[in-house]
Amino acid sequence: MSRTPFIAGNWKMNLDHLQAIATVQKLAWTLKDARHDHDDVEVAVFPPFTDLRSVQTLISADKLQIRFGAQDLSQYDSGAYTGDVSGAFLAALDAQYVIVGHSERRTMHGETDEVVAAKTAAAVKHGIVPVVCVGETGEEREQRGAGVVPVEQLNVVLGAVQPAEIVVAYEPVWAIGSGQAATPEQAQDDCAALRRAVAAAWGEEAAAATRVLYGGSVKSGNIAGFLREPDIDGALVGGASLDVQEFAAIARFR
Ligand code: G2H
Repeated sequence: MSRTPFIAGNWKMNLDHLQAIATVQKLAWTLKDARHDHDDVEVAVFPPFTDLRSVQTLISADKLQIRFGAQDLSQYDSGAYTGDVSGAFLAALDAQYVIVGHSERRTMHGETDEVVAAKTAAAVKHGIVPVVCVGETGEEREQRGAGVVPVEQLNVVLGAVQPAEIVVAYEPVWAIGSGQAATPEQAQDDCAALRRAVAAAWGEEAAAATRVLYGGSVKSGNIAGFLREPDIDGALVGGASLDVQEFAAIARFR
């Protein structure tokens, strides 16, 4: 089965809503100039919550070939959850994607595998495709073996959620923002293990349809190596997604 490559820009806590408009507009022009606003690569941005309305308005008004999503969501639909944003609200904004379980949320906000599973279920319930992040620290990889912790993390999600469209992002913690990406071979082994986990839980058809991304210090200089691997279908890009030319170059990985 052919899977459309997915290049996703996780802005993290960068770019306010005015900067977001300028950035998305410039990205659209750059992709168009490079004739890369086509369906053969899907490009998405994940701005902070406060930017989403501006980004949605711009994308829909100008019919831009750029998708967008949020960096997190609540596992609940509404209620007394100060500071949280529900999947219902994101769906009302036509967000197509939402990141769940990024390691920065797991470590800084204490999100457990069970919370990540509940958030994944909430996204699916509201028709938003979750980008489920998993990954291990260097220590975990050394002590428990390559791929063990990410597969365990993913299995909690797969066991708690009915089969649905999800994107899996393998993000080794030691590669995030460090400038030290995994090698394509390492990433391939781990992404293949994650795909096998989807097959075991949800069946071969679901596994063949599920896009598995690599994330961690991706840039224009290393993207092609990752995308040549059979089980890597794209990238979740952090720092490099803030530079429009660099992010567009990543989207033109071929
Ligand atoms: C990993 C990645 C994006 P960076 O967090 O999710 O960030 O590309 O800066 O390592």
